[in-house]
Amino acid sequence: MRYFQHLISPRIPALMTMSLALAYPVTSFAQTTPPVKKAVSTASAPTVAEAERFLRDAEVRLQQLSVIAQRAAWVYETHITDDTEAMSAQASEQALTVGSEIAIQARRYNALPLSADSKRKLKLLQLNLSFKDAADREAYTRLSTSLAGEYGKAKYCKNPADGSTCLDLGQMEEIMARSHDPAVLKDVWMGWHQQASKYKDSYVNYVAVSNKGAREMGFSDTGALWRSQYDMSPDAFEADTERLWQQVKPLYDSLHQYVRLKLRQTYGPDVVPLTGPIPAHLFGNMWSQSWENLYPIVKPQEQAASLDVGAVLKQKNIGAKAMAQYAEGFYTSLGMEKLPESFWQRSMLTKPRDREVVCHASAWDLDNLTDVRIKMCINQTTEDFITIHHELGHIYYDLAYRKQPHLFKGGANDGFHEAIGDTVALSVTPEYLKKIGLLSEVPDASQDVGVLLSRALEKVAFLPFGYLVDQWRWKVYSGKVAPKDYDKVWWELREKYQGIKRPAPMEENGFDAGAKYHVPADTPYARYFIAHILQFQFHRGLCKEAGYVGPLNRCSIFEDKKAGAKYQAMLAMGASRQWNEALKAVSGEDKMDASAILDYFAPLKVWLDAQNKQLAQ
Ligand code: X8Z
Ligand code: ZN
Repeated sequence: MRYFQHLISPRIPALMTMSLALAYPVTSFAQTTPPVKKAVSTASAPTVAEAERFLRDAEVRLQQLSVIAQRAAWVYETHITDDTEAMSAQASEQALTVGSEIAIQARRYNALPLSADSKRKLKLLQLNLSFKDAADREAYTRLSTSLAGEYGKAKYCKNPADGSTCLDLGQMEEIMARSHDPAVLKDVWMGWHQQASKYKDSYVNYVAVSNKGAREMGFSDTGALWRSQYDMSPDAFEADTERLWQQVKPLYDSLHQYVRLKLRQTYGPDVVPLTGPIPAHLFGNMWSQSWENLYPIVKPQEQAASLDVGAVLKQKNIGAKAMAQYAEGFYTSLGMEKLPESFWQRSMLTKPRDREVVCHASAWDLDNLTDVRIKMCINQTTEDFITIHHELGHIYYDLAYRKQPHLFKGGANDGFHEAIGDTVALSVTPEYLKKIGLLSEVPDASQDVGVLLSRALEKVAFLPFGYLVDQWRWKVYSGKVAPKDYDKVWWELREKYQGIKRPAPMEENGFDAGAKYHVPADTPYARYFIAHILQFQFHRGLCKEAGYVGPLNRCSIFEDKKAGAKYQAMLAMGASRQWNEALKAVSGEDKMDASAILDYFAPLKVWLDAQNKQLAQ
């Protein structure tokens, strides 16, 4: 949850649409939950005892309230109708009312000499939006709920009169991944990006009202509130992310140049220029955010073995549930618990045929205890196989910190939440796949470059995208970019960081950023950037704990109980400590640092630079 990230499951991207509202639905159970003590006379000076009581009451209440909001959101996102939308928005609005009240009341105790835990809880409570005005609350929740639904329902209809020619996002992503026909790719790319202009006006209004809620809590705008969630000042966070980007940029540049030369061989010089930005529709992904689908056209010539798990899944007819069970098996091999039976009964693992849903993968913790679920439209692809490991990372984090007090049921920061499953997926090596029977042959060490390259297409390619989405949003929230310039600035950033350009000129009233789920869903995105740095630090730390020596890319912690115990200990801390401490527990380091990702890809960097020299001749 982006605002009440520590109050309710922070890893629910879709649910974040409802933001803080979700934390606090109120109505019918108001009698059964202790009221937040208004009793506190504001005339008298606050006392420590009173503050402790306030926190206890708030936690009990928030815990109870969050369940109802989560359920309403779950039903909405797995069955989008006007009614479920209205019910979810209503639950959000009621939640927002109480959330706003608690956030404001918390201020009263800020100056007291409280325990470290209580001080942290008070701080977390105030890292939220708060609305004084009922009309603003209503507008905020209505807009946030409807934006999520608009994205979920959007389709590209070539011939709107005939619904059968409509493509949903999943179908379009499939075409982007497999087709090598630039005209087809461009058509699908344009068709999807045009959808977002339908909700641009809603988004503009949403931003304005959200900022009101941030200012009420003393932040200059919602972007500043987001950047304040990392145990450091918003400016320090901005500087830290820039430092990390500068660390990894040379690696990205080498990959970008290599991919350019390969794309040029495939599509020809008229489509792919020798210098300057590359058209965005050629990267095998709707947002050009990760490029693993380009592997077949960029793979090294000498690469013999195929690492296509997707092909094996199809060939062996391994379905969605079995894929999720493989992922569960990795976590249990580390000594973690089996997923509760209710997970298998209640999760949505495949796209239902008969109703609209939000397909974007997400993990949910309905009762902040053991009613955990994932919502995903799983296909038999390598990409989805990896994404399941990502989602289960959220779930295992939830389960690990369920004994923490309510306000500490969250990630050390939101980037941690995103990095947990990805770290595990880094251990999905060819050796591991062979062990579990999903690969027939382990490529020998001479083939490492191919394995590393496919990883880089996934991880290194993502870095500038992970960084720029919130560069754009911070500007939007601060008002530095007006709605008429949304696309202009979006494409300036896409060109500056990713080195890509729009496949066609910008359109009147376009909203290309809005074609990315996290923008209408209003899920902060810097979390994924830092997660891509952190997961390599976690991986390096866990491999060390497992006693592994050798190249990082060949390490798998599968079945290593010692590494598993170390990981679990960090997960169990939840949000109770500053993230530096959690990082130290696993990696021995207390700063985010890109040296682990650079180490991991060091052999590839050498190879890429040599290739680039050779190919350029
Ligand atoms: O949204 C996600 C996850 C859910 S938290 C599937 N990711 C980002 C995206 O898809 O854009 C994971 C990587 C980046
Ligand atoms: Zn995630």
